[in-house]
Amino acid sequence: MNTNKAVQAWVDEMAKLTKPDRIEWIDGSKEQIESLKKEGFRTGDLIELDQEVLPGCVYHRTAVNDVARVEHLTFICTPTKEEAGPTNNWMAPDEAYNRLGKIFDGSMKGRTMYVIPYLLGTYGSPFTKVGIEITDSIYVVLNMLIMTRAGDIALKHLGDSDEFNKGLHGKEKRDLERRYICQFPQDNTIWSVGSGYGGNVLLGKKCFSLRVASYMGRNEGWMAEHMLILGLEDPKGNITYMTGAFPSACGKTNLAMLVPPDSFPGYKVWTVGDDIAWMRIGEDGRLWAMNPEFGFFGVAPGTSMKSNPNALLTMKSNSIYTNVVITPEKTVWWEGMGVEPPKKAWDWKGNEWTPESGEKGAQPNSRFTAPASQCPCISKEWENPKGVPISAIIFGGRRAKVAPLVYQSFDWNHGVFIGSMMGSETTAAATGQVGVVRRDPMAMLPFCGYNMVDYFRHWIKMGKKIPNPPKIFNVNWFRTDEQGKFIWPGYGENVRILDWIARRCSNQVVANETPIGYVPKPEDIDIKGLGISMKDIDRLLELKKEDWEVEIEDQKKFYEKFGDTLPEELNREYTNLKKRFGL
Ligand code: OXD
Ligand code: MN
Repeated sequence: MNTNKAVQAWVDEMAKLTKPDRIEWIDGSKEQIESLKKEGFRTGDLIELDQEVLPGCVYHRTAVNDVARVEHLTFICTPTKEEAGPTNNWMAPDEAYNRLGKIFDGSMKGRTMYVIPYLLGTYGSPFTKVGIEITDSIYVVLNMLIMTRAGDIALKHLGDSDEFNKGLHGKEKRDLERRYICQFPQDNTIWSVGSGYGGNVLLGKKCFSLRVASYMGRNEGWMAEHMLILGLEDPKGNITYMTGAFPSACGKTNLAMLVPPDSFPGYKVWTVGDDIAWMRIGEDGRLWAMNPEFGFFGVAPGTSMKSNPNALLTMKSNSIYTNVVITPEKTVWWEGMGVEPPKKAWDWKGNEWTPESGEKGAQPNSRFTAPASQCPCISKEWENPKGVPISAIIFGGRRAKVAPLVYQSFDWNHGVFIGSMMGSETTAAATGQVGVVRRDPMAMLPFCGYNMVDYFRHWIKMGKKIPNPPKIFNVNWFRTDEQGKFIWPGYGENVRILDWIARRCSNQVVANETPIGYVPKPEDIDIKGLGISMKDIDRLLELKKEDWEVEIEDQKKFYEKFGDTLPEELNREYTNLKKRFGL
């Protein structure tokens, strides 16, 4: 039961705007979840899956025009455009409240308004942030109950404080012309209208955990990052914690849940988080990372017992499947699941589908929402309110040539430079143009709630404040040979690179100093049982000056976007890199 006056006043105000028939407060109880599911089955919003095979699981389809985040309709609503910076869409707060207010006006007539109090972080921790999401979607409620610690627990944590994120979501007509995702960092407010897709509507995820939280972190001296968190346990039982930032489609969830191959015995990877890391300086002078979320919202296609067995095991119960194939037996399937497709089923659009149809059955961005606590490799520290002490930060992307398999920055600022230049080459499927580098600094381009230049400045400043900072690395699993085939086998074998990183962090191994940073000595990558040759390792670690000349030119173009506002430290790193190549 809510007794918080500020929460009540804000909910009243939003109800006055959206005019729902009834208001239901989410307490997080099992009974309430069951009754919401029943209501979802009744309206057709949800389909119950086979409760023997997938206990507690439900299925949902989004509107056909509503299957992904909409970056062009996502706005940072700061008082001035300059605060949002050159890489964000900006709308003035007044205009945004006005424009969206008109769409929200009366939009919940005839419907129920759900009020979801939720936590980002654990109950009782001083680092935890509280949000209240108002929505007219049962699907959103059920997802938020998996993705966050939601219900009465959040109100209890909040007490009578008025410090909470005010999130308003309405599905409206899911009309692209009336779809907006607006963050108001100064007001600790998010308004999202016209979409029912996860990344746009689970306001605790990208909107709060990253866009608003990155702004809070800058002001309060911490960092909200788009990073996985994992612990690598070695055969002696030592655990090295690392975070990793990768653009979409580079296997972040797979890396977070990696299973080492039998040929690399004694190692284990523990998952702390697969998407978001909030990082603070600990009393010991190290950087500590915690996962503010409570579940995983992962891409289904391509998830198989080979690529990510732990994800498949996590989503066996109490999970939500969105836009995948549903079979007559009420089970699910997707491309790249590694099992035979059903002979006949329904695709993500609700049409009859057969494997021979030539159409994809599952939407390429179809998703599973699963409780993190069900993950077989969940770290025993994952709910530690302080998080885990980070030894390494790993950046990465998909590069066919330029970047070697792994390298380490010379120091923090050089690492920030590497992160600022992170990017991936486009694949044919995405744009029709192959090999174009899309820069996505720290994988935060769509998620930074303020000016990216100030974000870089914040990284530099944090580096000065952390007495014992993590070492910074870059990995690239995607180097190809002359035939365009990947040289590195990837997946579980990536543990061999995590192992080199861990050994660098504990000063157990020396490396070659090169113009781009420290590159492993080939013999220090353990290839026992890997089935690739030392020649391949040489190719994976090779630096080609002609490739880097092109890269450095492209880096210049990217930095030009920011005009003369870039921190001088980054310009210096750029010039130094050029000099080291003799350019
Ligand atoms: C996500 C994303 O859904 O980064 O995690 O798009
Ligand atoms: Mn993400």
